[in-house]
Amino acid sequence: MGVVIIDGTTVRDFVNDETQFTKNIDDQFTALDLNNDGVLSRSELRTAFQSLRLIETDFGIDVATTPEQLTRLYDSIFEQFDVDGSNTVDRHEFGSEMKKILLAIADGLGSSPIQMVLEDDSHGLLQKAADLEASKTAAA
Ligand SMILES: [Ca+2]
Repeated sequence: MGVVIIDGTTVRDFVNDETQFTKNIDDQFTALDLNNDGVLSRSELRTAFQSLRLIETDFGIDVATTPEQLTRLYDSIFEQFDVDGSNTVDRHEFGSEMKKILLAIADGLGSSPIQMVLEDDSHGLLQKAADLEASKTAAA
């Protein structure tokens, strides 16, 4: 676990850096595709959101939510990702929805920095956004 400070600009810069963003999304997708069939299933996507901790931190949903409510929530997220209704999420669907979600988070954050606790894994996107910000700060 690590604590990072991010604001809307941090997230927006990360999303707008097309090359880096695509690479990060690609890495993340590959890591999430546990059975390597090239698409994300309902449970693979659920694992993704659990590891990102977006549910607790950004959608403002009570962590005491019941398992049934959580399942409904993850189902609705899945349906949002699964644009063509194929019951799987492909690389393109994943990338374009993650972009929308991250930009929505950026709008929500605005210019007020927040502290965010992240799982200590190497492929959290908000972690990458924070790393990008840190590397720029170091270079400046
Ligand atoms: Ca899969």
